[in-house]
Formats: sequence, structure tokens, C-alpha cells
Amino acid sequence: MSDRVWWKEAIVYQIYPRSFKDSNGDGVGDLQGIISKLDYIKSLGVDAVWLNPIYKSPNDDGGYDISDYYSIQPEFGSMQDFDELLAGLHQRGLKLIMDLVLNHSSDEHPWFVESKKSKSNPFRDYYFWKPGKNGHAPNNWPSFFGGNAWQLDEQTGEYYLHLFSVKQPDLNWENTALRKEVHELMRYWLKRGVDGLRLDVISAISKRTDFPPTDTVDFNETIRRYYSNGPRLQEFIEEVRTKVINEYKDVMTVGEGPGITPQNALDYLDPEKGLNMIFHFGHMFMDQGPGGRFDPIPWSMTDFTKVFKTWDDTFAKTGWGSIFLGNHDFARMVSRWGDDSSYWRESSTLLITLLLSMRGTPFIFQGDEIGMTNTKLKAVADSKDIETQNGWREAQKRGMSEDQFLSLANYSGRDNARTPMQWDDSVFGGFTDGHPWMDLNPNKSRINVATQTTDPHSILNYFRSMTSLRKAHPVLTYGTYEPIETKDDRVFAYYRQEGKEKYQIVLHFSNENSTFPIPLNAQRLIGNYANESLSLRPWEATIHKL
Ligand code: TEU
Ligand code: CA
Repeated sequence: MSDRVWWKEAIVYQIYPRSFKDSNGDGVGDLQGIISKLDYIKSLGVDAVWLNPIYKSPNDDGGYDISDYYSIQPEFGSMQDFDELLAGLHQRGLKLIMDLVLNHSSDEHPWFVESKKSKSNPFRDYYFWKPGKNGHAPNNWPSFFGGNAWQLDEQTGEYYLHLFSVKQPDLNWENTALRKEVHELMRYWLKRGVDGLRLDVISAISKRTDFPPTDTVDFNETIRRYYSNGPRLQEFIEEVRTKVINEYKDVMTVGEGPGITPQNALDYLDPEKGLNMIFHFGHMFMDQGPGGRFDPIPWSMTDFTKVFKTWDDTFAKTGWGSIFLGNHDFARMVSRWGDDSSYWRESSTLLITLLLSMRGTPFIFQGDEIGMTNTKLKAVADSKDIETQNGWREAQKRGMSEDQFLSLANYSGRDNARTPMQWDDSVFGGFTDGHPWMDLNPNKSRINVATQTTDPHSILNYFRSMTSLRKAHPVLTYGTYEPIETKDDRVFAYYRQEGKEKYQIVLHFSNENSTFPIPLNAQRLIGNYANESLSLRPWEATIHKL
């Protein structure tokens, strides 16, 4: 049994504040809105909330472009609202995980405003500046958000690095003074009582300062080999852990790691000097071709199930896994992995069963507990996401039509996850009394919290049953994970075991019927069909105690 700590036993609920609940009618979600839903959050049976960034930001990339790490985005509320939210969570026995974006800041952060003033400015090398080459960018690195990752600044005639948007200049962690500032801002939030930190793109904070040109057109390969896992990454993480995190009791850190691999993941998770967990993207990027998000390739159930085995093996002896099937950066899990039309309820509850029966800390994204689905942009201009807007700019250069690009954006774009939370069937879904910053999904009259609260067979109430089942059976947290060979590759089955306690989880990813043997005397603990059956029904999920 691995050492028992709260963050291994926690179920984490991710809140995208802009789209969770608006309390003052300006159409934008805010902290008071979250406060008004604390009892709902508690009723889910979760233990912690991960808040996407709530700091002052020009909102070029949904708040992941921070212009002041020490203040709250005015649209979201005040520091008093934050303290009230934190107190409200703690009073209910819930913990708060804040999202810190330390790979880059906003270009409106005072550090960058200073840095770009002159080559001799004291803040100049808080960022990466380089002269161009023959009138071009210093190298051929592509940005996550399209185009080249270097931007020419006329004032000093040099280029600055931005792996993400032009308004998100990368911070130079080689600079000790910058690292000290980062440590200080971390301490500020930990002193305030925050229980954990989600560290955005932490895998990229150590750059190859010779900036070699990438020799591959495969974007995720470029991330792996050029942007992440840099030469001083472990050193920078160790410094954060030993100089900051260890000063605070029981604080959890989870890094976001685009580009991490099973081979290098543990480099981030040294028990004494590393992070506690890291998000990998084995499943999330498996349907991305060389061009990344808007270059989809088919995925198979074999690939999907293999990802869980590979990563469970990685963390089986040391480190600890994190399990997620969706978040603010990806399509809604039921639309992506399930069937959001004919078997919407069954596939949503199946995915919830997977999420809450795996080894590793589960992270559920707001709205997935009620089976919210992808939305459908009618025009690219309706997208609120810079990644989609820039993706369209790049697609046009390749001669793609808007319809072609829209089908790509509606399949995998981030707008899908960012439509406002659907609380009830009123005109704006109970999200706001004003006009929402982003259109709600038109299916809010059918899919919403209110409708599901009173339905004992709803996705919402199944989610609640699953969280209490996971709590009641520590094997589902600490037990071993062992895949079961199945003849039908649409059947994803595995054991969870600890000592004599053995559980069998069967997840049938299909619209057809199938079969799977249920051992004699096995006790069904939960299933997403009301009664047992000898056959496996479409999108059926069961957990049996053997
Ligand atoms: O995302 C970084 C990352 O992992 C990317 O792969 C992400 O999926 C993004 O959409 C590009 O495809 C983090 C945040 O989660 C994301 O919201 C931010 O846009 C990004 O960093 C920059 O801060
Ligand atoms: Ca508001």
C-alpha cells in the first residue's frame, strides 16, 4: 500500500471560472458564482477543486496570459471574494488547487513591458530575446497557436520567444532573479492557504538555450524533443520543491506535462525533490497527426487501453498517476470517447466509471458529471479560443475552406469544453441573468443539473454513486491495476486488487451487444444498467467484487 496522502485519495473537480456561474449578471462566471454553488460541489462527493487561472489577465488565452500574479481578474471578483471562496471550501472539507502559469507571462505584465524597452533594461533577460537570421526568426520553432514561436519587436529589433500566443512571452528560468520572483509568487498563494498548485506547461520551463532548429514537421514530436524535458528541468523543479513547497505542510503539486514520456515522467516526480503528480497526454494526443490538434488521425481502442497500462506501469512503484478524460483544452469526454447521441447516458456513465475506478487521482471537468457534450460552432468567428482562431488563420494559408476547418474545430476544438455550465433549462441555463460571454450549448434544456438532480438514474446521480463507491473501497484508490485479455477489443476490462480484495471492472465501448464472463458468486457493486444481464449491452459498465 503506497503511503496514504490526501491527494492520492482525493477526487478533484475542475472549474473553468469564466463558464461556471455568473453572480452579477455581466455574463461572465465569477468567484461569488462559485461560492453560490459550493453545496452542489460538495454534494458531488469530490474532495478538491482545481480552479483554472483567476489572476489579472488581458484574457488573450483564457487567463493563461497573466499580467499580475498577485491580483484577481476584476471580472471574477476581488481578493476578498477569493478569501471567502477558500474559506467556504475549507468549511466544507474541500481543498483548493490553484493553476499557476509559469512558463510564460502576459506581454502586459510589467516585467515584459520593462523587458521590451531596451536591450539594457534590467528585466531584459526575464524573457528570451534573440536577433533574427537574415531577416527571419532566430529558428523554425512553431508556436502551439500557429505560426512561428518568435515575434519581432520593432523597438529593439530583436525577436522574443513565445511557444504559445504572441501575447504570452516565455519566461527565462535561466535567470535567477526571475526564478526568485516565481518562488515568491508561489509563496504568496500558499501563505493564503491554498492546498495545491497545478503548474501549467511545467515540462517546458527549461529551454535548450542554443535553440536548435526542429528537424521534424510532427508538432508533438517537436514538443517532446525541443520544448519539453530541457537540460535544467529537474534542477528547477527541485528548487521549487525544496525552497518553496516543502515550507508548507501537505501541499500538493501537479504539473502539466505536454511532451513527457513514460521514460522521463519519473524525472519530474522524485518523492523528495519533485512534484507529486504530472498530467501526461498519452491518450489526449493519440488522435493528433503531425499537424497537431487540427490534423486528426483515427484512434483505436487498442491504443486507448494501452495508454492506461503504459502509464500505470510507469507510476506503479513510485510517483502517482493522474487520470482525466477531458478538461478545458479538449473536446467533451462523452463526445470524444463515447456516443453523445444514441447512448449518451450509458457512455457518459461508462466514462465516469473508468475515471473513478482507475489507479491514480481522478480529475473530473465541470459539466462532465452531467454529460455535457460538444457544441457546434456555426462560424469560426463564433469561436472564443485563440487556438481555434489562429488555427483557422493557418488553415486558410493552406487553402482550407471554412466548412472544412469548422468540422475540425467542432471535433477537437477547445470551445467544446468552454460553453457555460448548464444548471437548468431556463434561457441561459441558470448560468447568468445577463447575456452569456459565450453561447450555451443548445441542448441545455435537456442536459442540466436541475433535471438530473431529481432523476435517480441520471448521470449526475450515477457520478455521486461512483464517488461514494470509490471512497468506500480503498482498493479502487490503492489497489493494483491489471488489464484483462478480452476477445472483443471494444471491451476494456481490468482488475483492481489489494490482498484478497479483488474487483473486476468491465467497460463496453460499443453500440453493439457483446459477451464477457462474470465469475460465479461475484457481487455487482455498481452498473450503469438497472439490472444485471448475461450479455454485455451497448456502453455497459459494471464493477464486480470477486
Ligand atoms: O496547455 C498546454 C498544453 O498542454 C497544450 O497542449 C494545450 O492542449 C493547448 O490547448 C495547446 O494545444 C496549457 C493550458 O491548459 C492551456 O489552456 C493554455 O492555452 C496553454 O497551456 C498555454 O498556457
Ligand atoms: Ca460575473
